[in-house]
Amino acid sequence: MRAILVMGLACLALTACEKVEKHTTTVSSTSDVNGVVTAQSLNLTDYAMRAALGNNPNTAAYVTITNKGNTDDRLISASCNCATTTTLHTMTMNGSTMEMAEAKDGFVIRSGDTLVFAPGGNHIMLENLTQRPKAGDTVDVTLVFEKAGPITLSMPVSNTPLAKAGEATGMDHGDMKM
Ligand SMILES: [Cu+2]
Repeated sequence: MRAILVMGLACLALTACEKVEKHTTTVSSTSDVNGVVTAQSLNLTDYAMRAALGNNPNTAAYVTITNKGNTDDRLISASCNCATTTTLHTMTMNGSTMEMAEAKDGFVIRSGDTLVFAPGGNHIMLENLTQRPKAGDTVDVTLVFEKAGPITLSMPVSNTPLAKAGEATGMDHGDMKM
């Protein structure tokens, strides 16, 4: 069943979500050069986590994954010790309402394709935080791929993750800023 969730209250209501198994292994073939992590044939860039906001029990994390290999792969799940539940979410507009939905089957990343998780779009949903990530922290998030296996990223935490230079900061978008 595909659950459609309205932003804001949505994540509080995610009681039916399966808990993602916690992975702590980092694949030995992973290398991190200047913030670009390469594991087998996947490149992981632009990763960051949004700082916990106010009393919001949830936050989100982002990453861009490029499949440079000759075979397709699939992002199956994500996990973080920082949250009780970590899931992969899509974001779509339904009329004037932003809705997120869990991608239960993960995301296929075809050879040569790039999968983007970024504010306003796909995101790694971190629900019921067990710690309050704040700007300047670094928090590990593990992504599990069908072929590449688990890859752990040390994500920098920011109040404006992946904000483009010049983007206005300090604006309060509340829960809409996932
Ligand atoms: Cu979400």
